[in-house]
Amino acid sequence: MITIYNHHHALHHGKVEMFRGELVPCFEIPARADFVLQELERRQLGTVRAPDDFDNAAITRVHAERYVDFLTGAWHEWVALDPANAQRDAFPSYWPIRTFRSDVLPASFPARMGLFSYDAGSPLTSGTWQAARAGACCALTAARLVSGGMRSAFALTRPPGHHAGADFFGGYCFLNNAAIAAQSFRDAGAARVAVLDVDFHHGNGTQAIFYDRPDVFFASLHGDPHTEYPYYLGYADEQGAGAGLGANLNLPLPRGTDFAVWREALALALQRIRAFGADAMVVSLGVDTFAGDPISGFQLQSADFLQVGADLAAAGLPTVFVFEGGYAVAEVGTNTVNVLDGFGQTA
Ligand code: Q9C
Ligand code: ZN
Repeated sequence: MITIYNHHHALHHGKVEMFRGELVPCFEIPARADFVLQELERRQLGTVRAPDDFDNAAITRVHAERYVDFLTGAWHEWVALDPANAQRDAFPSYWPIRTFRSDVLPASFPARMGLFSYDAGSPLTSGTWQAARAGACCALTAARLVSGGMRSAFALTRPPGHHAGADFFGGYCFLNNAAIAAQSFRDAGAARVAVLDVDFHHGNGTQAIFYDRPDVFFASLHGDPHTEYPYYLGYADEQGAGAGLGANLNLPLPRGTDFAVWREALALALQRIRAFGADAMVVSLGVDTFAGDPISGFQLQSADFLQVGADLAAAGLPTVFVFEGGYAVAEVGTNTVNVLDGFGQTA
């Protein structure tokens, strides 16, 4: 399988994230993507190339213009608050929760940072915008290749994307690469696109982006939000709204879920995607379902990921894989490449 690799991913390099009253070392680190690339090369799993460049119009098909403007200048504004900030990751401190206004764009940078985010666990760093933007270009390049007739492609990038909404960051995500790829399939003429999210965490951003749309089906297997991040979305009764009613499928699973049970949920999701009549599929490929993941709660073993790939291939759809979570750094290469290997196609 061809891999579109974000050579600029390490420009996003958070030092710490806020966790239960403490700043703790980031889980979402550059080594994650390096290990996946290393394993791809070790196993000779197809060619690796750089993305094409796309302008922001391809990004604002999914994201709000004022959000993209915010991200573009955010690091500069952070440092302008205090030159010492150049040494610190940027975090929000205020959020416009219920009863506050979100239509007004405050002049204050910290106020805008809260307007455009939903947690304090997603540090913004000097190169976050450059890395995220190049990542979106990886997703767009992969979608363009597959729209053009390639069976599959893998966008290998970080920061991840599936928690990012049209106008907010969170969950280590800034631009929703999977949503950008799905929209790109639509713009290239696919009538119906499915996004299948197999990351441990619910893809709240992707769901929100497509929730009222009948043309993009979103299916997600994830830890039950009653106990797992992102807590406030991802429940089974969320089935889409308006014209999009019926085009959203959440399959929350309890902490401790093993591969046998997880695989049944995958089969159900794939069955619904088939019934939807998707012309193409985007897979939000997080491997934080791995038993050894430090922040997650499922029990998949490394060998299981080969079967995941084979099950996805059996859907028979043109497929773009987009790298998402997976924090067991020593195994993230093996687990991710096992999915692609199990999918088993030749470029
Ligand atoms: N200290 C993705 O997998 N909070 N995002 C976890 C751990 C956020 C995960 C707390 C987890 C976000 C793309
Ligand atoms: Zn995750």
